[in-house]
Amino acid sequence: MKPFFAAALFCVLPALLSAHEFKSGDITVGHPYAFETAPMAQTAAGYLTVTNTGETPDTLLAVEADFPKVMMHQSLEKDGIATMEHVETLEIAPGASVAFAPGGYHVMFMGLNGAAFKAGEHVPATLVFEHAGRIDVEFNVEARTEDAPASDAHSGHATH
Ligand SMILES: [Cu+2]
Repeated sequence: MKPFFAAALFCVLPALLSAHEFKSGDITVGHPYAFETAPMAQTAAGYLTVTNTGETPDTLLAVEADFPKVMMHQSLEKDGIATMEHVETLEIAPGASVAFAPGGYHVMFMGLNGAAFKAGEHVPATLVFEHAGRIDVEFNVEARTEDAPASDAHSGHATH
């Protein structure tokens, strides 16, 4: 049975090494990822980190991908009710790092129309910055683990 265990260990490594980043000018986009979705899901949320290593602010103007609509959203809790707001643009201060993470900022891919996100896939997208310009990235689609935060407010997400 030893060879079997060795092989199994080997398979775990790529997942651990899946952190990836994309750079342009002073902007670094760290580990874009999304969770797998239900087969008929209409929306999927994407997460990443944006770091500005420069001396001046930059602004994330838009996220583009091959879906009918892609927006930046922010999950908020108002009076105990979870809501989502459309974020038009997002300024990244010099030296700052802004996390898109479950329960906060996220990229919303809308109108999947059967193009469900499956674990192991890579979803290409482009982040458009005022100064750093266009940065092509790939969102790694990851399996939903039991301890993953519930970001599923999105499955029933209204388009707006
Ligand atoms: Cu959303």
